[in-house]
Amino acid sequence: MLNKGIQRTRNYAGLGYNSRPFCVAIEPMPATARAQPNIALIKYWGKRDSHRNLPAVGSISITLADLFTTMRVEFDDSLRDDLLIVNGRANEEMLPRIRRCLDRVAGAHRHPARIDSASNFPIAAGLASSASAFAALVVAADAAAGQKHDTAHLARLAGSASGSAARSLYGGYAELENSGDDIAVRCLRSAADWPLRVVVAITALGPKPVGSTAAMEISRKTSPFYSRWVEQQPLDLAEAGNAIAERDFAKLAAIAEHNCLKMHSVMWGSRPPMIYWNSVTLACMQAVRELQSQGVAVFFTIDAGPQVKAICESADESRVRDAFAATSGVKDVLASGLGDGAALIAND
Ligand code: 2P0
Repeated sequence: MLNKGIQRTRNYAGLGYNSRPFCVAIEPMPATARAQPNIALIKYWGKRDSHRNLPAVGSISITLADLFTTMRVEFDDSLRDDLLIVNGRANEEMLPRIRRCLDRVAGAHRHPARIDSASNFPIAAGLASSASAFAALVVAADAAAGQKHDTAHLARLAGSASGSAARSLYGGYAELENSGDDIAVRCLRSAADWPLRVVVAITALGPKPVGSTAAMEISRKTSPFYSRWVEQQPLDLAEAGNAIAERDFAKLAAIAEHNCLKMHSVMWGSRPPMIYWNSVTLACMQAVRELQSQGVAVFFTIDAGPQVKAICESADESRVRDAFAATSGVKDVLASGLGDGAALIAND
């Protein structure tokens, strides 16, 4: 914990930092981490404890390689207050959530922090930017506070800020479990083990109409399908887990599309209804169906936003990209492989 009033010094033994008062060389200890968003194949939608942000259902995701958020954190007692810069601009809106997360990582009596965040993809548009942001934040803040917590601990901290962020601490195929008394994630398979590709059709830019946290609560309270959704999730998790263990693409495709459409049915059945799709979203789903009918191994998934993510084998990636690029209304097409979990990239 980085306490106000304690002079921190670099520990040259390479064990992080200490707080022995007789050391004289006071240094700032900025740290920079990078994390990739993850795409859920079996979705997290609903909480069993909103205060502790514990999910009501388990989920399985794939961590991307080529979209990322870089986060630099520096605790600095000369600052009057925390300062958050997102893609070069001061951001007040996200600051309360960031501040709460920093308090959990470094303690409520920490120094104020300057946090610089940059993402190489659109944020707040259903591309899991909060997952990569909070995953990178906990890794950077932990190091900037002179701590060295393990991945499981950092995943709990990230998950308490944003449930899906816990999964971005892990690479490849990760399962966020719905058991026990705390947030727990395990890696099912590495990215290198089954290197699928993800092609994203950007169908609209700009923030989503209802944030996920609020939308999940609306679903829990009002959707007649919510209880069945929660009840059936263990079956979907088991089927996807088996498909991943066997590297069975057709099996994974069938259960992932089913789970995605079921989650959106819960949203559509909520009051007020939450419809994140637009007409281009539907056109992209149709483009995937067309590819499937031509024998291409590809499936779609859609999160709380209008973008369509197609998962395919690398041999088919160019056909999927071309199909999305040729779909009227698509604004951009991004592609990524699968990658590793959040990592510290600088600490000096
Ligand atoms: C997922 N989503 O599994 C699902 C699918 C959106 C649709 O996890 O309230 O932003 O911060 O824990 O992490 C979005 O959830 O929600 C999400 P909070 P978060 O990826």
